[in-house]
Amino acid sequence: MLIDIITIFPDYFRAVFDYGIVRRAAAAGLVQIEAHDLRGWTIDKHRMVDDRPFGGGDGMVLKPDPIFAAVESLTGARGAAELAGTGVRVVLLSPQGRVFDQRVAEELAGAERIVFICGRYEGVDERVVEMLVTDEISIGDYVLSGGEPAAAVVVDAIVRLIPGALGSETSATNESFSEGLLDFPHYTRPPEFRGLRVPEVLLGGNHAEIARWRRQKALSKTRRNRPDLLERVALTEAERAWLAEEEPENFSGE
Ligand code: 9D3
Repeated sequence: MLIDIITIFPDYFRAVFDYGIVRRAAAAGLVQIEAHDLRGWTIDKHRMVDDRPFGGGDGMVLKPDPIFAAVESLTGARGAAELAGTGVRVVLLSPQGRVFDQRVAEELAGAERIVFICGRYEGVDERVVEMLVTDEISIGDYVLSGGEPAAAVVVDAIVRLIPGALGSETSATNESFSEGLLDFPHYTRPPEFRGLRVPEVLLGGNHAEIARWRRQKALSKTRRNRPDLLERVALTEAERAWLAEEEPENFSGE
C-alpha cells in the first residue's frame, strides 16, 4: 500500500509513524508512507496555500489549485473522472466528514493507494471536495486545529489491518471493536499490588469460568461506557438475564 499525505506540516508525521506497528510495517515493505509539503505545489512567490473566503467571514480557506496540482502530480490522474478509474482513494480529513470507525478503516485497508489531504484554517475550497475527494472523513465530534492528527489516527488504524502488519501471533479480526463489545479487564503479575488482588478466577486454571468472567466484565463495561454498542450486539438468553440481574450500583470502580 502507498500512502501519500498532503499537508502544510510534513514534519509533523516524521515522528508519528516512526514507532511500533506502523514502523515495522513500513520496514517490512507492506506500506510506504510519504508526507508532502503542500507549499511545494504553489507557483506564486509567497507560496500561498490559503486565501480569504468569498462571501466574507472569519479565517482563511485552503486554495484549490495547489491541492489539485498535488493530487494530480502524485497520482498522474487529472480530475475526479480520471481518478475514479484508478482505484486511488483521496481522503479529506475535515470536521464535515462521515465519522471514522473500524468499518471505514477496513474499507480503506483494501485500497492499494490512498492520498490524504489535511484540512487547515476554516476549511478547504469546496471544489476540492466535489471534484477530487472520494472520502471526506472526520474522526469525531470535537474540534482539532487541523487534519494532521486525524490523518495520523486514520493511517494507524488502516496500516495495522494490512495482512502481515501485526505479525503472526495476533489477528486484527479478533479485536475489541470487531466483537462489538469493549474489551474485558486485563491483569498481569504481581497477583497482589498495594493490597489490590487480581480476581481469583484468573489465577485458577478453569478456562470456561475465565471465559464467562471475561464476557460478563466486557458486557458490564460496555453497558457503562458505551451503551450505544450494546444495542447492536447479539446476546444469548443467559447474557441478557445476567445483565438484567446485575445492579449498575455494583459495577466495580463505581
Ligand atoms: C466545524 C468547525 N468549524 C466551524 C466553526 C471550524 C473548524 C474547526 C476545526 C474548521 C476546521 C477545523 C480543523 N479540523 C480539522 O481539520 C479536522 C477535524 C476536527 O476538527 N475534528 C474531528 N475530525 C477532524 S478531521 C479534520
